[in-house]
Amino acid sequence: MDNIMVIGAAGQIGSELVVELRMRYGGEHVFATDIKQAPPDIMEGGPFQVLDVMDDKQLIHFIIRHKINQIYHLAAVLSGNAEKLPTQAWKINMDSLMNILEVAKMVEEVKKVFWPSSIAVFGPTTIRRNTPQLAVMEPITVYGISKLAGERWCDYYYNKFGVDVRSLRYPGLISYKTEAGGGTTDYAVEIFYEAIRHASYDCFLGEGTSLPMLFMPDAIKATIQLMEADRSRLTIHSSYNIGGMSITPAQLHKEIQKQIPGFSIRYNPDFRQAIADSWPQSVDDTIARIDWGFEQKYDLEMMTKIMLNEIKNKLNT
Ligand code: AKB
Repeated sequence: MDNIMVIGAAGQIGSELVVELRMRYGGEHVFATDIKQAPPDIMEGGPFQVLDVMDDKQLIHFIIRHKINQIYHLAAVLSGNAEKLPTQAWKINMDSLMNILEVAKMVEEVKKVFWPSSIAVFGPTTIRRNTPQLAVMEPITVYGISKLAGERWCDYYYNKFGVDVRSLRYPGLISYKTEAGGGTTDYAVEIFYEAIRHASYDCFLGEGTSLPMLFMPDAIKATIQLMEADRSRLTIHSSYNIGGMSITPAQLHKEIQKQIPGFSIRYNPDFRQAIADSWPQSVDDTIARIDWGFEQKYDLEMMTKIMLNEIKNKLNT
């Protein structure tokens, strides 16, 4: 059985991925790490260590000591936050990936790496509807530039050194367990909390802003499916487009109103509007479907019902 390391285990994706990986492969085989303490189930359900992925010596020591065979590197500064501290965000996003790629190149036992890319690799000159896998890529955000550079490095390490690195261009991810932090698509998570807490929400994107979104269970399933796929079937070594549902704040508002009729929304677009306007409204994920069987189960209606129920339980309302 492989030993798996997850970096960024306290984050939005990590906190759900670790639980799923431990269920599949056994708690003792999934080593959760983060720069900070994680939720109790992550720290208690198997090995957990506070670790800084920027510290290459600590990283390599950990990987050798625990005989790690697979790494999921999820730590990153997201689009909104990265615009506030561009040089720091660039450094964190790039140096951490380079540390991982170098370790994977040097340590023979490391067989596979997962690293998330994003729809942020695209920019205003890209076709915005049904954006193809291969398209013009001129991102206008620091985050997008770091993801595009990261994709090129992943492809380079695959071709040059045979590092088996796999990646998905995540759309906005919607989840109830851990709140996202600092992204442009985060409105689609915040809206649920505010609907339940205050029956009103100040949205930082305009009502018609359409972006691709995926419910977290679909994202977790896709991530593991890609990592478990036979290497010979994979034709993309930069990062795969995965679609999801295209939704606008107005559509989400309407869907939530079915359960909270008095829920109101005010639109106050901020600097994130320009970011959202530069991203695809929908993406074409045909290659992911053909290569390793990507499929999406949840639509807007199913996802909204689950989000509202789970967050109500969590907030005890
Ligand atoms: C963000 O909004 O920055 C992220 C992303 C789409 O990569 N959720």
